[in-house]
Amino acid sequence: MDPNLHPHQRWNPLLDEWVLVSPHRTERPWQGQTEFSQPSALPSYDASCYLCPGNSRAGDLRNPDYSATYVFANDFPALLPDSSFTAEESDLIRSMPTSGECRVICFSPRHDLTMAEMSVAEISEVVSVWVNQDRELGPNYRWVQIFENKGVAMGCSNPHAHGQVWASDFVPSLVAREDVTQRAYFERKSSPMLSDYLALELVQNSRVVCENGSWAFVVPFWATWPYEMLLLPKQAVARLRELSIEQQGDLADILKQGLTRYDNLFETSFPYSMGWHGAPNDGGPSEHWTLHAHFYPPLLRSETVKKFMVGYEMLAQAQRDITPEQAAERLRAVSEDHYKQR
Ligand code: H2U
Ligand code: ZN
Repeated sequence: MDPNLHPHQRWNPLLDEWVLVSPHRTERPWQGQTEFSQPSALPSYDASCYLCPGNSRAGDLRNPDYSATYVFANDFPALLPDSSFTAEESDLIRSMPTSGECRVICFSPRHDLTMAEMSVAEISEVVSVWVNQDRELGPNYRWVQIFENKGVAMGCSNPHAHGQVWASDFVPSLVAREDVTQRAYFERKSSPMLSDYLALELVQNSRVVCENGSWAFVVPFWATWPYEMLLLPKQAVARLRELSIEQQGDLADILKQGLTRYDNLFETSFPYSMGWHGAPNDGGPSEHWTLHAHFYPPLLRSETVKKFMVGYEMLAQAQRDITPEQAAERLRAVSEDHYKQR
């Protein structure tokens, strides 16, 4: 039976949940919402952008005239250092205090360049910032979430390439689940789940999109978003701050490759939310953890039609239309040279 034609379910071992795969549905007609793509030509500097060098931000703050990357404390943080809050604890009503801090990372002084269009050397600067943020905040917080929302389709507020860091004194729910599943796997197999998984993908070679000496991008067997990718290190490492200099250099290279393929797929600046998951800073062993990045792009069949995670997905479980193998095949088929730079 051809998995590209028949509905079936696939298991996500990281979250211990199932996804319904319905590859026969992709040809259905579409008269619903279409996304608006980013304006194609942005200026390299925008006087009204709160992320451009030298410009003013909320309050009376002003960005320095930065020349590579720039990190600042989020002016509208979701977490605050002080956790004064009176918690409630009963059978059904529970709350707890939290503390943390939020930062914004400008990837480049250029208003018009996304990571896909930056050079490998420029992307290396972003990698260094990620590693340094993890090194700086990791000892003080149980969790440091580094992420990027890119594109209007993902609710990004500004096309100037930037990411965020939210550090908290608690381990968020999805990460806690990945901790439980990887721990259980390690107890059974004495080997990290995602290292075993990548080894298997490199042998099967039907879902690998691109790879280099230290990293591989795969469309995971259990992907829920149409062109979801998982970025995995070939040499097991638990946290960003534990990456070797070589792994950091190769990371910039693989990001350039993977993100270029994303943009080339529909010849548009490909929207996504991405973020890093490494071992929480809980003081315990971390040998069951493999550092990885999730990339969740919403687009399904063109730059204007996105996948909606609605009805069945909200009420029952995730569902996808094309198979992960088809998605990987399409991402492999496009050029590794960015369409704007050819
Ligand atoms: P997003 O585009 O992913 O929402 O990130 C932009 C962040 O920038 C957002 O978290 C912050 C918002 O709080 N921000 C500032 O810190 N200062 C500003 O002057 C505007 C926006
Ligand atoms: Zn800008």
